[in-house]
Amino acid sequence: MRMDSPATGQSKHLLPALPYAHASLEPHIDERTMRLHHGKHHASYVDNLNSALAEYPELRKRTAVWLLRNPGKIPEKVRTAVCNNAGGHVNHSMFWRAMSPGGGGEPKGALADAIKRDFGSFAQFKARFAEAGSKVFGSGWVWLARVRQEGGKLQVSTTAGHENPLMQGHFPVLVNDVWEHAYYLKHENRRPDYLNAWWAVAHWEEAARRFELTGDSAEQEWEGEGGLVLM
Ligand code: MN3
Repeated sequence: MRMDSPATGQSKHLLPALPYAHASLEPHIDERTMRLHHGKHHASYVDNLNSALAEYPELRKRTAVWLLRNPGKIPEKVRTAVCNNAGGHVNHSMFWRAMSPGGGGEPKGALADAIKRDFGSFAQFKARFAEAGSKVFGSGWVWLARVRQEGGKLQVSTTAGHENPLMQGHFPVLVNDVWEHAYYLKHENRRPDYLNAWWAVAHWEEAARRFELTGDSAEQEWEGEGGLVLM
């Protein structure tokens, strides 16, 4: 999310508002974690991204997704800072929407069919996702994503730091944050407990919507500025 300033013609990345109240994912995700995670962690990625881009007006016009997908066009001096913080911004923006106070249950429609086709069953998908998330070493993310090749097959994958499947041209459908800051206050070191509790807030309607956005026009859409990412 960005804001264009009419006065300067420059853009600034902005922290998106949470789509629900901080306490509304209780008891699965606690209010204090949500306040720190959104208001401090995510906010710092946005601030640091803006700082890293301060001297590069051309790059300030680009979306965070574009920056992630075009690291070669970012000056080496700020490339690491820009990629890390653009990744933190994009991933958290998706993550907030991957959860809902009315979440949980099972996916429906085309996404449910594709999960059954590609994983055997919803239960097998959940087991694969939780296992992958529990095995991320250090800080990272676990994803359900549509692979660009193979007819848009669904795949569970993990990324380190703030990398994102978009960087490989794949399209994220669902994501969970497995950095310690996402769960440590409530679950301490027990990441598998967090991964298990998280299913109660997983937002399958949002995942289904994202899945359906990447239908026949996926190849074309994935080449765009990242409008489908819906920051
Ligand atoms: Mn996080």
